[in-house]
Amino acid sequence: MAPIPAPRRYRAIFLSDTHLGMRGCRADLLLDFLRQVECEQLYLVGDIVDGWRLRRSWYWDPVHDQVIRRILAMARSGTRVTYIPGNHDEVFRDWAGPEFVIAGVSLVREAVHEAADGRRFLVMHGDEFDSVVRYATLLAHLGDWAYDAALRLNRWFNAVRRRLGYPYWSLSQWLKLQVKEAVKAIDRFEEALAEEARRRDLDGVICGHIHHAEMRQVHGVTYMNDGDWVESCTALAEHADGRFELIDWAAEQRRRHAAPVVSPVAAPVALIPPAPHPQASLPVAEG
Ligand SMILES: [Mn+2]
Repeated sequence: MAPIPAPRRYRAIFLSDTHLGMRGCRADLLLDFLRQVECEQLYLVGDIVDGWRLRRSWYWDPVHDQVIRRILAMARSGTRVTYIPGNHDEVFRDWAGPEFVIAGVSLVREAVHEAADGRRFLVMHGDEFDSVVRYATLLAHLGDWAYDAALRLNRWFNAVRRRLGYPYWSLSQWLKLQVKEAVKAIDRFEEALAEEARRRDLDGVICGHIHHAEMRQVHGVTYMNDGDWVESCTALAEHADGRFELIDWAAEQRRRHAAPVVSPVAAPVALIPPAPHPQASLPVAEG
């Protein structure tokens, strides 16, 4: 078993789109992550609890519970926790306000985070920009893998079509087009949010919503997206000196499990092959 590393200290941690209450959410990995970090400030940047799912079918297990408990424990031990609701937990938006603090968690619609180096960032979920951006996140994520699968599916699909007397229609080409459209849409989203930060005279923006972790400059404005915990399991962290880092927890887990285990007493230990990362169930593209 891999030793439990000492907690990593960060100045701030941003995470969003955990979709607790949804069967496909990686609450297990999220809990593992939260247990191994410490921070002065924790920003929950929306879609933390998936109210849409809960309304349709209640899914809640002890791990989802433990995640909430861990966050509250962090708040108790001094972490300033800020909850910014997203579109899946928008029921909380009506409650958000400067005076709303519960169990050490303050609930606000958006925030401005000042980094250690003085840069100021607009922190918001991002769905506010849906009206200017249409996207299909799902296809963008599937990317190469989807394309390979589509090629295979396409052969089969057209064999069936031929047999039924229909002309050839390229499914893979259509999918490729969809992926391209999704990539363009992500681009528009990033530009729209960066523009909003510029409009408010801030140095950058930190958001979530599109389940696509990113850190880049958009016309001189820093755009950072903390990703999600349904597929990619990523968080954004600020170091003590104001440096930001995207943490890919799933990738780190894979690396940790793949690292050779050296036993001080026993003879060479048989290396266990890295466990394949269980594929998270596919999220529905949001709107
Ligand atoms: Mn969202």
